Amino acid sequence: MSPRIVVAGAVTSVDNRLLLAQRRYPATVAGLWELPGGKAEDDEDVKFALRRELREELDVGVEVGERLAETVALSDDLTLIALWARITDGVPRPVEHSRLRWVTAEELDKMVAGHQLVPADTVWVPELSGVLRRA
Ligand code: DCM
Repeated sequence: MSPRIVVAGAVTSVDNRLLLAQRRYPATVAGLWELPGGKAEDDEDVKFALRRELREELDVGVEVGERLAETVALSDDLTLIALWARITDGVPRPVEHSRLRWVTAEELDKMVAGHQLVPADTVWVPELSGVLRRA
């Protein structure tokens, strides 16, 4: 069986901030911040899956762009990818997370240094930071 895909959104704003969401569960990562997203259904297109997940989790519509370069093997049967996205409708609210934050590249770097990001998502930090700084 091929691994299931977890798709995360690198949602950016026109003023070069990144949307981070604070997890409520499980206990190992509760309180840490992540790129919001979730599991794609079997045979579901990853862009479609991200639009569905961000509607469910943030109550917004998004336009989905390219994939970020790094892929993370979360386990033997779960693979995590990220895609760039922009909000096209609505104001994000934390439906499933405890809080949301729009962070600058500097704030992102500080959060990483303080181990405030979920471990898997740290692979994307150089690319995220680079794009946020390239204003
Ligand atoms: N996950 C992650 N980073 C993200 C989103 C999800 O490491 N940005 C992980 C947490 C879970 C799995 O993917 O192991 C499924 O996510 P969820 O529990 O949100 O459905």
